[in-house]
This record gives sequence, C-alpha cells and structure tokens, in this order.
Amino acid sequence: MTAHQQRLDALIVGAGFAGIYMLHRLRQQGLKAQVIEAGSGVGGTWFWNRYPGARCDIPSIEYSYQFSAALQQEWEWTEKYASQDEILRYAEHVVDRFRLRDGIKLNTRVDAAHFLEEDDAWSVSLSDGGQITARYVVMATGCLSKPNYPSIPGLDVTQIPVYHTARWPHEGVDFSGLNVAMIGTGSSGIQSAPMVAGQADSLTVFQRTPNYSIPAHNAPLDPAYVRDIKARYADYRAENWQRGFGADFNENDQSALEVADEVRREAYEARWAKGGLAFLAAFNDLIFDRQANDTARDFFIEKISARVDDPELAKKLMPDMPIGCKRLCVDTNYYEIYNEPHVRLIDITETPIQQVTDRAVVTDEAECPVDAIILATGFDAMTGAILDMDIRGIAGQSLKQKWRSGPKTYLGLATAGFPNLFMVSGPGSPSVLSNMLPTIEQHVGWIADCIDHMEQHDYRRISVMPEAEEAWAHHVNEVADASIYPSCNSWYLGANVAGKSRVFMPYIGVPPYVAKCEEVVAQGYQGFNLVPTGAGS
Ligand code: FAD
Ligand code: N01
Repeated sequence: MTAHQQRLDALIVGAGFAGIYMLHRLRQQGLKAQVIEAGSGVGGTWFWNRYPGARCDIPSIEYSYQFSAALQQEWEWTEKYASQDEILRYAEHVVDRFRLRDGIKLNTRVDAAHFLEEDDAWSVSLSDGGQITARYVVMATGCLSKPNYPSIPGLDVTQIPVYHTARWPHEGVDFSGLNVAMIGTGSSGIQSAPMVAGQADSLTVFQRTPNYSIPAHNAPLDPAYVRDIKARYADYRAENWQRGFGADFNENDQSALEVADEVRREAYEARWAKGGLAFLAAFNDLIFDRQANDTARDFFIEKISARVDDPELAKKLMPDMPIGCKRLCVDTNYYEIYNEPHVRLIDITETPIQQVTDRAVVTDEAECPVDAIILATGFDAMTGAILDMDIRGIAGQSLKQKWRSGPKTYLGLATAGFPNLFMVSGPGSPSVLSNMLPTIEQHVGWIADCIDHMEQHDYRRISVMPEAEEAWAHHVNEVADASIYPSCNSWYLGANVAGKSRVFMPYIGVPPYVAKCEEVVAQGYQGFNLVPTGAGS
C-alpha cells in the first residue's frame, strides 16, 4: 500500500461540529478514524460563513456541546448569541482540547465513495489523488454547506466583485465608499444587510420573497445567569431534550385560539420584547394550525409597519406565507435600514433581474450601478453536499440516482443499499428543525454506539431494510403534512434550487425522534439488517 493508499476503520467526511465529535467518539472506542475536510480549517458552518453580522440564533448557552461536563464549565460565551468568530474559536478549542487535530486532513475533498461488496468496506477517492479504504464512512457534510448560486446572465463573468455569504473572504471585505447590491433576504441577508448598510455608500437589496424577522436583542451574557445555568447545566440540558425543537423556547401549551385577544397580544408582545426564535412557541399550534398562525402573522405585519416609515415600502417587506414556514429570521435593526436614504429595496417579482454587466445589476426597469455584489442566496440544503460526491452502494447503485425523486433514509441516519454508511443530521432527522448541536451529538452518539455494537458482536455489515425506510419516509411526510411547513417554497422542501425534487426533508419533533432511535436499538437494531462476519450477504 502506498502513502496515498490508506486503510482505516472509519472515515468521516467534514470537520464541522458533527465531524469533530464523531472523530472524538470513534477514537475513544479505539478505532482508527480520520476526518477529511475540504476547507483549510475546522468549524464547518462557522469556518465558511464569515459575512458581517454572522452569529447563531439559538442562545450559545444551548448552542454548544454537552458531551463533556468539563468543557461546558470551562468555556465562557460572551454574548447571548455568539458571533461567528467566537463560535469558530470554540470549535478550534474543542479540537485542541481533545487532541483531535492530527486526525483531521484539511484542504481535501472526498470526491467519491464506492462500496466494495467483497470487502464490506468503502473505497474513498480524495481530491489530492489519495485513496482510502474504510469499513465505515460517516457523512458529516452538513445540512447547509453547499452554497446556492443564482443563475443570472453575466454573474459568472462580471468584473464586479461577487461575494457569497457562505464563502466569505477570510480577510473580510471593506464596503466603505462602495455601492453594494445584495441578492437574497433569508437569515444571512437579514443578518448582514444592516452591517453592510452601516459601511457602504449605498445598499440595494434585491428581494424575491420577504421574510419574517424578529429582533435578536443580543447582549453580553449576564454572569449571574451563566452561573445559574452552569450550576445546573446537566438538568437544563435534560429538560431541553423534552422540548419540541430541543431548545429552551419556554413553550406555552395553550392554543392561540383558546385565549382572549388581549391575552394573546400580551403573549406576543412579551416574546417580541425578549426576541428570538422562541416567539414560535408562544402557543402550541402556531406551526400546526393556519388560523392560529394567522394571529401571529397579523402581529408581525403590525410590527413591520411600525419599523418601516414608508407604508408602501413596508408593504413590500410583508410576507404572505405562514410565519415559521420558512425559518424565522432573527435580526438587529434589519427593517430600520430601509428608513435610511441610502438603502433601497427592489422587489424582483415586480422587476426581475435581467443580467449583471461589468458595472451594474440590470432589472426590467432600470440599471443599478454597483461596485460589489453580495449573494445571500442560501444553500442546496440537506442533500447538496452529499450528492456532490459520487457515492455508489450495492451493485454500483449511485445515491444520486436513488435520490432523484427526493432523499429517502431510515431516521436520517442511513439509506437502504448503502451499507456501513452513516449520515449525521441526514434528511429525515430533526436536524435543521432543532437546536443542532444537541441533535448532532445525539446522532453521533447513536452512530458510535452502533459501530461499537458491530465491533463487539463481530458484524461486518449493517444495512437498512427497504421497508423500514419506506415506513419512515411515510411517517416524516405524515407529520409534515399536519403542519404549515409544506405550504411555502422553502429550502426545507428543496424549493429554492431549480430542478430539485419537492420533498419535505427534516423531521418535526425532537422527543419522538429520539425515542424512536432508542427503541430501534432496544429492539436489536429494528429495521436494519446486521450480517455477521463469515456469513454470506
Ligand atoms: P457543517 O458545519 O456544515 O460542516 C460540514 C463540513 O463538511 C464543511 O466544513 C464542509 O466543507 C465539509 N464537506 C462537505 N462536503 C465535503 C466533501 N465532499 N469533502 C470534504 N469535506 C466536505 N444551527 C443551529 O442549531 N443554531 C444556530 O444558531 C445556527 N446558526 C447558523 C448560522 C448560519 C450562518 C448557518 C449557515 C447555519 C446555522 N445553523 C445553526 C446550522 C449549522 O449548519 C449547524 O448548527 C452546524 O454547525 C452544522 O454542523 P455540521 O458539522 O453538521 O456541518
Ligand atoms: O438562505 P435562505 P440563508 N434570485 O435560503 C433568495 C441558517 N442560517 O443563507 O425565499 C433571487 O434562507 C431567496 O429567495 P426565496 C438558517 O437555518 C441561520 O439566508 O427562495 N433571490 C432567499 O431570500 C437559514 O434558514 C442564521 O424566494 C434568490 C435568499 O436568497 C439557513 O441557514 C444565519 C435566488 C436565501 O435565503 C439559510 O439561510 C444564516 C435567486 N436566484 C443562516 N435564489 C442565523 O441567524 C435564492 N434567493 C443563525
């Protein structure tokens, strides 16, 4: 075997929070494991998304690992919602603290992974020409890691500098004195627009769909609050596992429709004053009942009106989809920028972008001369990064082919026909509809335990039973169909990417999901087929 041909027990793709913890767990179990990461550093999301204003929207006290009580106690977050650079420092710290750096190969992409049936192992091809054989492969490739680039004539050849929020230059960008165009008004656009507006000579925002956004009210963390949480961190985490999104949203168990108007309004005002995603837990039916949702929508519409001086402009910023149908955005002064004379909104459903030239973004109506373009156009979510690789399972079946009508998995952990291959936060798991650090840890823990089970009991192959996968896909859709989620064109459905199949990808509900994962194990890996060493396939 040459230096370029390596044999491992497990290969992990991606060095975000999922890959980092996966490596730690598998090493603890004595496996020879390695992470392959395309970027030049660890941290995944927090390595790539360095746009101004980038920060988390789940409080950092919760958006952090819980596998090590010592780490939890030692690390000090400075703000309620930590900034990108602080979260990246945390990821770097974890890698050093648990001595993982030598197990991570950077600047290298996994291009292909082919299952060797005779060997019960994966043959993995790397972008540097390297070849690795591994008995297990774990895709820790991220739900939001493949940027979505709009296809606008001229965009790929323009002389105007173009920056995607998810591929932001490490040295930062100084927009002082520049006229800037921003395309996209999702969380990334809404977080960065006020920062860019604060620097640039002018900012023109090109909006396709208006979004709902709630103030973050971000602030330095109160040391007394941190002391209190740290004194009961394990209990606090345990309580949050019982919550629908796995986060402390202070859920109210009443229907929005069963309380008096004043009570409902008071509840909304209180949540608005606090800020953040917990607004959606003001009542138990906001994401399940359109009429209940409308009450929250009316409240938001009023708030947008109050934040934007020009009523015509305010109207353009008002979404007509149910609130929460696309991920609720969390902002600092987003709507207020439109009260400034140098910020302009162009609704591209009225005046579509025709092309980008070497000096301007040209719409049906006008030419908008700009010096820089920001693409806040999001991601090919949930499946984009996995399907970028040539993955071939039993009988050479390609995953792209298998998922051509939408992804199918069992529990978002594995997919039939691709033995010994696991996914962290795969489609069909709560993933993006949860506080992702805990649910990443839950997935990593499940996979690590499963591999340990295989090693201890001398199994050489684990594969998903097709009927278990079908039943799970049916269940994921059944739950989604009872909610407001499928009612708008969100990335949860793949609707933001041209040609992508419209399938609702995440699973709604952390507690029932975790219970199902535990039950599957308790029933002897129900829905999986385990093949002992020495037995035929
Ligand atoms: P990622 O962090 O995406 O890491 C995946 C890694 O895999 C990347 O580094 C990528 O380069 C690498 N990779 C992919 N394909 C290959 C390949 N073929 N070869 C080699 N390497 C590859 N979630 C929350 O719960 N709360 C939040 O507040 C929150 N804020 C967010 C803010 C932003 C701006 C974004 C974009 C997402 C946010 N998320 C949030 C979701 C976030 O993606 C997850 O919380 C989490 O960081 C995902 O970690 P991960 O390790 O699964 O994936
Ligand atoms: O991406 P998005 P994002 N022409 O897909 C528009 C997490 N996150 O990077 O809605 C014109 O939400 C698109 O329009 P439309 C979080 O989970 C969290 O902002 O498809 N416009 C939309 O307005 C989030 O949900 C934070 O009609 C085009 C925008 O671009 C997820 O990541 C911060 C277009 C994309 O919005 C993705 O967020 C950032 C085109 N061709 C991200 N294509 C936190 O706050 C797309 N658009 C923690």
